[in-house]
Amino acid sequence: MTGIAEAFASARSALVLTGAGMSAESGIPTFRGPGGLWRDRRPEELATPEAFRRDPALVWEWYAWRRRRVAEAAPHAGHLAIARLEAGADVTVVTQNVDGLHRRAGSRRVVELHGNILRARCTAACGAPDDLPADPPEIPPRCACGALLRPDVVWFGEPLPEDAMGEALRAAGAAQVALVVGTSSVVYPAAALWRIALERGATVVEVNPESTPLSDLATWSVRETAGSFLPRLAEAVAARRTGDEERRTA
Ligand code: BV8
Repeated sequence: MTGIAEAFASARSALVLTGAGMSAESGIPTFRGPGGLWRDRRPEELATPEAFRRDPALVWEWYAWRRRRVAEAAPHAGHLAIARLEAGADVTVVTQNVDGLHRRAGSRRVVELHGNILRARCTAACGAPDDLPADPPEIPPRCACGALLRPDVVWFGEPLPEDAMGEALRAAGAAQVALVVGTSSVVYPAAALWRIALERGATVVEVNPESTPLSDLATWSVRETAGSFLPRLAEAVAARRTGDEERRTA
């Protein structure tokens, strides 16, 4: 922990890249782990424009089920710890998650690479505001203009929002330290971000109970859960920063 805390305490700019495992301890199932299936279907089968065109009601049933779970979920100690890390560095949280939990935990600079499941948008892009309740009154829900609504998330085969990807690339290129939490690092282009930080000489810390393609390349790969390791990291970094401050003013 000491080396990791030192890396964070001395960093001016930090990237925190999170995936579904970050929200597992808030009760939201991961995509590829246990509970990641829904009615024996894989996310890659449902989270696509083709699946939505083919059967918008089925896709909306899955999203309505997830929206209800997200609406009932709360940030856990790991989310709060990441928000605490902002106390002494320029921290950008780049998340693949669509649950909004980092913002609810108090993180100020959050880049939602894959959108937000609690937002919906009109498929005819009529510009009507999104006032869809977490549990849609009808499936599939329709816009006031009559067109279908869709979840405001990025499906497989769809490009990521340019502004989000631009900010994520900037943060990855500027970071002295990158914390990669709860991602299997199989989905692109998000999985390319820690490689950029690594190539630019950043210290890369992985937090994941399982090994991933990043594990052998990371500076440290911590085999722990987000909820267990991150609060201890935030505590160690705060203590380090206080000590550094006291030495400076002594
Ligand atoms: C695009 C939103 C181009 C929707 C999601 C072959 C090779 C490389 C790439 C591709 C390829 N074939 C196709 C592609 C591209 C494709 C892709 O990467 N596919 C993968 C499956 C191979 N990517 C795309 O399609 C992207 N778009 O490329 O567009 C383009 C450009 C221009 C014009 C047109 C097109 C779009 C990708 C975004 C898809 N949308 N989500 C929704 O949520 O419904 S992705 C989805 O997967 C989620 O966002 C999720 O976050 C993400 C990644 O999964 P993880 O977050 O890593 O979650 P996972 O379950 O896999 O892993 C959880 C991890 O947590 C595990 O490691 C586990 O051990 C760990 N864990 C568990 N518990 C804990 C924990 N860790 C810590 N603490 C715990 N307690």
